[in-house]
Amino acid sequence: MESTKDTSLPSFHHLNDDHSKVALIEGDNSTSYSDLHARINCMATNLLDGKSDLNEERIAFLMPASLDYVTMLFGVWRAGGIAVPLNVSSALAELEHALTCAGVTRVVANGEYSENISDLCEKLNIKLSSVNEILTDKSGTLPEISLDRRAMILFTSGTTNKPKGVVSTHKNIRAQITTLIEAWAWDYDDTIPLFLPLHHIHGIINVLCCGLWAGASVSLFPKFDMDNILNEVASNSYNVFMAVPTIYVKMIQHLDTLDDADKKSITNGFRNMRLNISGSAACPVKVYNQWLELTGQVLLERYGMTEIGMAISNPYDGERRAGAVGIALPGVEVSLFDDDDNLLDEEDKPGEIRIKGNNVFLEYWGNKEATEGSYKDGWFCTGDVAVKENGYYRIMGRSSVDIIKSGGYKLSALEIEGTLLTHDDIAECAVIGSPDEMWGEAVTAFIGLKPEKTMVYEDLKAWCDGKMSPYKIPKQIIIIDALPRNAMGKVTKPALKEMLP
Ligand code: MCA
Ligand code: AMP
Repeated sequence: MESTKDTSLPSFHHLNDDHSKVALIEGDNSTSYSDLHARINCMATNLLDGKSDLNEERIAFLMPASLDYVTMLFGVWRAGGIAVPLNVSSALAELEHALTCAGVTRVVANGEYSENISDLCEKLNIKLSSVNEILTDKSGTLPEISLDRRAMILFTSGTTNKPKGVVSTHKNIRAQITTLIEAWAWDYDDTIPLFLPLHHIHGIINVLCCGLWAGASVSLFPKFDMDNILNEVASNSYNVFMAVPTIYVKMIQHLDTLDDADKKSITNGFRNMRLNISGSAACPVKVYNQWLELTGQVLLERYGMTEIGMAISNPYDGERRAGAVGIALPGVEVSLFDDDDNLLDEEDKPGEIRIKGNNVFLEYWGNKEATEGSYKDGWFCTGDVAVKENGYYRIMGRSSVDIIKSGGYKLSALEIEGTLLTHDDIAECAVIGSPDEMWGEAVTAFIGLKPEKTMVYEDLKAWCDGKMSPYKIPKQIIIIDALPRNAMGKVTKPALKEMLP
């Protein structure tokens, strides 16, 4: 075990210093590093409630980006718990899965989120409180947390029906942050908007934690509020911007609707920044070129995954190649392997990306089989296929057709199919991602109906509402007599892709 002094949380040294630099901005309010530090310690003391250490108790919180969210994340860490940030747009069944899978003992939520989850907490016998109820003026001794302790569980969809809980230790989180601090030249003077959902690495690590580690200012938005964010951009409020490709597509389309003066003030705001990053899904070369033309910014594209944080990035200084994700980040080992598990050391040969390093997660919570199955010879197998060309990796696709990336969210086709199959009129169905300019991939459901039944898209969409997160709801349905199947009876999804209009 590493020295207990070298703990993850104190390494956010700006959160330990007593200084007045602004850490968080939320509307007209701002919070200094010293106030945030005091609030986090108060939260940790209250969560402990007399205990010396939460000893990896799972504390979930359901809230959008806010001072309270940040207080919860760091407060749980500071008290020795495992933070389980929940998805604010989850359906109740999805929340139930997360809470039971992670063995959550306590949920913290405010206002409408608290109302939405209260019956579920009662059913599962989980204590529910609001931040204000917990935060009373208390001080006490906080535990020292060694780096090998579990810190966070994030849920990721995959080739299984239900999402898996990805457990990262403090050491993993520290490695995921420090590589980006170095690679992207994070600085004390940086200011960045945070509008991404805070149950994923992109928002939590790349924006929030890197920002706070660097002593920068992070401007919080509960969601991607394009008008307000672009107003701030036009006022030169930010010098770093990180988003998924869909957001760049949305901004490009929006800029097209503006008059010249408004458009210019926004594009100048981007032009004046030091860095614009795209990730979580493939950035089309067309978008890279449009953004360059509009703003003069050469988008820096990078590649990551919930289980590993960021692994590959175009350089901060040097060529940022369109359509490529760049080179291995500092401290991350990246290799490609062929189907027979041979290491590919030549360029131009496609293979699966496998990763080693302190950034790689510890385990899938309570799922030894899945954890073991995701490693080969000590390498974490990503399931993504890439090729190395002139020194840079280019992502070619995924080995599984059952994973869909829509607007940066990783979705499980099997999970969506599982819910659709509970519809009384559906006999069989298969879900795939169809190419889409806005979403990257759009969820498309091929549906075989029971005899005499009919279905229109709007009715199915309404039926899905509340049964799955809104972004999982199919964007289109295609009614089909029978799904194409192979000799084993398995649906042949590549054949479905060919049937797309
Ligand atoms: C919203 N909608 C979507 C999506 N988002 N449909 C498909 N895919 C989506 N991703 C639908 C809503 O259901 C709604 O449908 C309509 O679009 C408008 O919803 P709204 O919430 O207003 O849209 P938005 O605010 O513009 O959201 C788009 C978004 C959001 C900002 C791109 O999807 C988003 O924040 N995506 C980022 C996800 C992310 O951070 N991923 C990182 C995970 P209707 O009108 O029919 O009701 S990956 C990761 O962390 C790894 C490590 C990595 O590499 O980064
Ligand atoms: P998630 O599990 O939600 O963290 O999603 C991780 C997945 O997003 C990866 O396994 C890739 O399939 C995809 N991904 C992330 N960044 C990129 C990128 N720059 N280009 C293509 N795919 C990406």
